[in-house]
Amino acid sequence: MQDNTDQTARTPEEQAEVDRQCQSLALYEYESCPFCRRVLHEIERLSLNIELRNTREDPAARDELREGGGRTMVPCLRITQETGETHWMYESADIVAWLRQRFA
Ligand SMILES: N[C@@H](CCC(=O)N[C@@H](CS)C(=O)NCC(=O)O)C(=O)O
Repeated sequence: MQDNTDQTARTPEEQAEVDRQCQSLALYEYESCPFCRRVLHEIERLSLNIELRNTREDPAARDELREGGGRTMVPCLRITQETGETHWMYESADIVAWLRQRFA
């Protein structure tokens, strides 16, 4: 069942910490992709400030995705770990589950 609970009730300090954590994330997407919209909806619901990289409008973003993740499929969440290692997460359901586990 979809969870529509309002997740925005953070103190300014908590939101600042979430914003800091989101700096290590980027979502590769484009508007007409329904799977991307599902992830974007969750990002909005959780009040996350995640950089969006539109692979239709920005050829450099598409090249980054292909070279880093191995595929041009969207959505893909780029996660840069504290070690500097980069993980490319495909599959909208996996991305939504990961965001909920980390930020809900
Ligand atoms: N099972 C994937 C499907 C994603 C998908 O099919 N994305 C399409 C756009 S809606 C796509 O990127 N197609 C182009 C490609 O695979 O390179 C998910 O849920 O994220």
